Amino acid sequence: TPGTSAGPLPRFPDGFLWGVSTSAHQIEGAADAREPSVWDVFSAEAGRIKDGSTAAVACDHYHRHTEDVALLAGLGVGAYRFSVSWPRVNSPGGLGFYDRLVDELCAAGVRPVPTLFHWDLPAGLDWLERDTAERFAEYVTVVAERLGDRVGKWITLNEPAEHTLLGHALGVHAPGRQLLFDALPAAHHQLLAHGLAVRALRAAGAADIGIANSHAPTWPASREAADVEAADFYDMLLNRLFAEPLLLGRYPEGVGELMPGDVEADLEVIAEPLDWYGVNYYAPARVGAPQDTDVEVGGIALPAGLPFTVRQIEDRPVTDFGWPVVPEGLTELLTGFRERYRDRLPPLVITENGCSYEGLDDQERIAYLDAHLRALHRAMAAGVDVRGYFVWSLLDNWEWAEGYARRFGLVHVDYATLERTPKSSYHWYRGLLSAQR
Ligand code: GBH
Repeated sequence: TPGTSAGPLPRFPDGFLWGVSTSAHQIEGAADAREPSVWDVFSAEAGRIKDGSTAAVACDHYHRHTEDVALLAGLGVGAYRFSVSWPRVNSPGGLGFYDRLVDELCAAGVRPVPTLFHWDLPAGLDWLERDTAERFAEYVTVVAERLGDRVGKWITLNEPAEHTLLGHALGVHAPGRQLLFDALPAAHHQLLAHGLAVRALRAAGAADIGIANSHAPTWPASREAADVEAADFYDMLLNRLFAEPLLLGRYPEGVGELMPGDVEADLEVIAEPLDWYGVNYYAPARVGAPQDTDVEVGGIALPAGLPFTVRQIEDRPVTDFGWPVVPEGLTELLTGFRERYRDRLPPLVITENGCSYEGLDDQERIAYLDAHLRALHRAMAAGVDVRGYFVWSLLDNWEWAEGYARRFGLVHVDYATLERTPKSSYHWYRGLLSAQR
């Protein structure tokens, strides 16, 4: 295996699934060929997106999917995680696009791994409404019936935690609501949608079902009781609140009472057994006691008045996005998960891991990925059952509120010409995959 200064990468088990990830809204473009999503509405409002852009064209993957599948085949990945756009499926011919994409992936020997919701809710729907969960299950049935003969691995939702926090509590993502703790029903309805989707998928004969949740080990800013308490609260809100209903069938203490509807009955649906659990990992969070001024971390302003503050991790190199590079955070997260959930934890898959850096000769990205794969291997050597790893992302793409400014791709996209150019990291990952085969 090609190595860095740290030597060759250790060998991963036979059958380990190597992949790359993308999402529909961030790469497809062709916004005129589908219904609008909440992200189209949000990005049309002044001041929402840093560079004032929209994803109307993005990487134009909708028209260039054949070229992109060739890039996947050239990379030699076993699987490709993409997302299905619900507003596109709602439009005439929309499902046909995914039908062709899945055919092309199968022909190229790449396993399709669709995510059924990656934040692009049809405009007009609202996660504060319970009905959205039922509508989601109907849409999932339509997709499963069309693609199920060729898709053998499914993801229901991407990061309901981030969609709740950023989109409904803080308002820096679509749909731009600033409800703070009143955003919790949006979390419950997404979790319910997940459970209903698992049932709908199984009813349609689908197998190998998972979810992709974002998780970050939470580090208290100090050993002071106030910091430890604040960090525990943050850990509950961003990690446990989204893992425990799924894995244990209950909310962390005190949360269930804040959720709408017949929560006990819903929890039975939410805890529908999963075949595997997906973890998106970028960096740990350092969290301390509340301060009385607004703070900004990782490009996101947190209002004063929350029971915690997120602090910058200072003693680490950072990516272009300002996110700290902490590979051992991944080992800590995974071994911690195993300790917390033990026999209730299904096999894990790293459904996203990656970083934003400029440039075609992206040695920093190679170093980031290499170090995180070593950290992952360490967790596996310690007994954590991890079955796959997906790099975020195949292509540079539209990074939500950041617009086109952040480049996470193994492949560079020139947004003026839409030309794709594999970066050094693409060649590095290809070498790694061929050595691991
Ligand atoms: C994912 O979100 C999304 O699924 C994907 O669509 C997106 O493009 C990708 O990541 C890259 O952003 O406290 O400074 O360390 C991940 C969202 C990543 C948000 C880690 C909080 C911590 C920043 N989270 N981030 S910092």
